[in-house]
Amino acid sequence: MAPTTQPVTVTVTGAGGQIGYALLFRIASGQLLGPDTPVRLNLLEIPLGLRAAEGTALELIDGAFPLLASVDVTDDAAAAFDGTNVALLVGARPRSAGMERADLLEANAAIFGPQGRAINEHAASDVRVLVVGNPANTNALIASAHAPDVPPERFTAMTRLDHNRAVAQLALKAEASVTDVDGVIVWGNHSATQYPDVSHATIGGRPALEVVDEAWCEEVFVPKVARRGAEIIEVRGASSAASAANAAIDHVYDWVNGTGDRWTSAGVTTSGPNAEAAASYGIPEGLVCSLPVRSQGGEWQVVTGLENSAVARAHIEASVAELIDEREAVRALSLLPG
Ligand code: NAX
Repeated sequence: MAPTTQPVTVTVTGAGGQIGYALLFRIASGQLLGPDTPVRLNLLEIPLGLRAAEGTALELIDGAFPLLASVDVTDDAAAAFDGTNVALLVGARPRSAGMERADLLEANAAIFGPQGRAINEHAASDVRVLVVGNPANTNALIASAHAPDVPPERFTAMTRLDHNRAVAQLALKAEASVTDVDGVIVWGNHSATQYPDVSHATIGGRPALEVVDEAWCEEVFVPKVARRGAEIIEVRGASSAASAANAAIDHVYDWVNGTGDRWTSAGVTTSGPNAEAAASYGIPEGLVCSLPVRSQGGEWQVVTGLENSAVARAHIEASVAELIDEREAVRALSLLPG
């Protein structure tokens, strides 16, 4: 049956890259927004990546996807974000040999600042943005700061891959199905300081800490999840791509369609509607921080009322300190307006 709803415009940056290749076909097949929603795909690349993105666009056409209303490739951000409802900011500047953290932040601010501005000027009024490109949390903060007319809570950073990794590792350890695992949280930055937390989790309805022991969590699980990206590079010889694309699909699907009672993890802004909830965990305003969230009515809401142990609080504080450091480094370079 032909779809009946109006197409939704989805913009993917870095479309010629490896995550783009793993992501675009799933969007075209309806996995991002659901089986009844046609999509218009806008692919943004830098000139160097245009041919690869154009090749991917040819393959998207060859998929004859019933939900794919159109696919356009451009290196012009204004055209790419024109009328966009969902923006997946995947393209970023990787760290090259000898690059200091400040250089990396600066190079990415030069990407995410202008893209935030283009979103502000050209996107649809309901635009929702997911930043995948690293350093994802701070890139999301920069993009949001350059989009003063877009509510800050519409800018999010992807920590769903970390969340999914945590769920999968816990299920493996407990010899349970991932569907039995509930209530995992990834707190903080999408970096090695992140805190994958099982203290509120359940496995098959039992508290996770009755099934797995605390020492395993602290000594094995936390570093395993936090360093999983490096492990993938070591084993695969390339960084996570399909699992990252899968997590981006999960994040946006849940954002748009709702999570019900279950929560997940997402990098959300700690200003605006979620400021008070973030503050209840000691997290200051003006960051994009991974928190436990539910989506209702197309908005992420931070889960409140969870009691954190001293160990958990110390982990969260360390990751939040890193986010503050990144923000201050960007401010010091005058890359954050306001
Ligand atoms: P690739 O290098 O395969 O692709 C990146 C693409 O982005 C390239 O084609 C490049 O030409 C393009 N690009 C660069 N600057 C651009 C700009 N200004 N506008 C549009 N396109 C631009 O990298 P890939 O493996 O696809 O990873 C993309 C990003 O995702 C990286 O920053 C990576 O670190 C990050 N990741 C984030 C994850 C997360 O959980 N948040 C996990 C996976 C991944 O590591």
